[in-house]
Amino acid sequence: MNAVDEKYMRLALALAKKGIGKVEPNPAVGCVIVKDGKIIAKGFHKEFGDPHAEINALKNSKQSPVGSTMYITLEPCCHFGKTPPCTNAIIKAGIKKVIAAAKDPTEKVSGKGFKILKKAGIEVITGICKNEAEILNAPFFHFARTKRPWVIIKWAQSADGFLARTDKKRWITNPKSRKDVHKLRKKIQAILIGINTVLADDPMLTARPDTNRQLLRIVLDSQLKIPADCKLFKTTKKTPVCIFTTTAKPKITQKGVEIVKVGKYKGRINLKAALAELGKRNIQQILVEGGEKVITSFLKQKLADEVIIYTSAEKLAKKGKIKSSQIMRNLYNRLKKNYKDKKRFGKDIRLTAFFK
Ligand code: AOF
Ligand code: ZN
Repeated sequence: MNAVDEKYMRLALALAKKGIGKVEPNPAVGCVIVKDGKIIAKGFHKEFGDPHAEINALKNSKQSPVGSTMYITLEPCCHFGKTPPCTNAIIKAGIKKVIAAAKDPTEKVSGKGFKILKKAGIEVITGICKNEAEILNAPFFHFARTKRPWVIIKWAQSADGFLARTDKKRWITNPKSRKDVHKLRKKIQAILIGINTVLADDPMLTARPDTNRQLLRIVLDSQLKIPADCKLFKTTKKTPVCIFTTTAKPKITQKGVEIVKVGKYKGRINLKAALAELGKRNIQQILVEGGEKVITSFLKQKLADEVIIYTSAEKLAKKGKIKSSQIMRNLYNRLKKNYKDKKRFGKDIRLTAFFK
């Protein structure tokens, strides 16, 4: 691999990263244009529905891009989506060579973008920093491959493994950690909880700062115990709710509430079937927020793709309730030694890892 190509591709990857939390469910893509050994333009996909990385780079170009080399972290698109095909713009701009990190796995592109460029006489090189590019957009690649959403399991625990507390101080983790969770919510299209969490906390789950795009709220409720007066149902005009159940469909006709019946797996909701249903609804990334039973089911059925654990420094002892399950504890102990990322928020620690 050429060290110079790798250097420019790493820069394109760093640019792409700036789009995380704003472009989803689109991939985050970065682009660098180089001419005569100098960078003449940079760009990235900034916001869902906005111009793609290549178009932004071409727009930012300080000089004519004719005869230049374009580094892109993903194969250029060749279809009309919310924006016109990037391949057209690249050909029109007179780019001589395209170096791409990864192939766009979506059916409408999937190698066709490269073919079109080659046919127009552009030299195409692929695979530079492919791994990094695929990890950066892991949910996007996972969804294209499996047609099921990328599942992020998240929980907060005290230093002694409690998931909730009995005293009035509602929270386990500090405000900085909680702010970080809000950042996480920007990437996802749906948030999933179990019926026990609805019954215990009556959450709203609408908070999604700085975006007016909808977040689907999913409840796993095999026996359909959800109370008609829950907060989730009060906000369905703006934010829809999807309930997975194993019992026969009832007559809930409220607008914005969808009831989906799926089969059973070891007496509980078949999560794989539920995920396939969400895939059909184009949900690319979900956040599983608990409680303990739901998280344990996802882990037991090996359906988690990413795990994020926030641990506070405080031991709750008698003030604690609901302990993390055995499989959660084992996972936490594994993560302490082998994590993808570790970050401190005051005294809280966040550990992140991918499964695989
Ligand atoms: C690119 N460059 O920067 C990105 C691409 O609806 P649209 O027009 O925004 O198209 C979205 C699709 O385009 C998305 O599913 C993925 O296949 C591709 N993303 N392609 O050439 C980019 N973000
Ligand atoms: Zn494009």
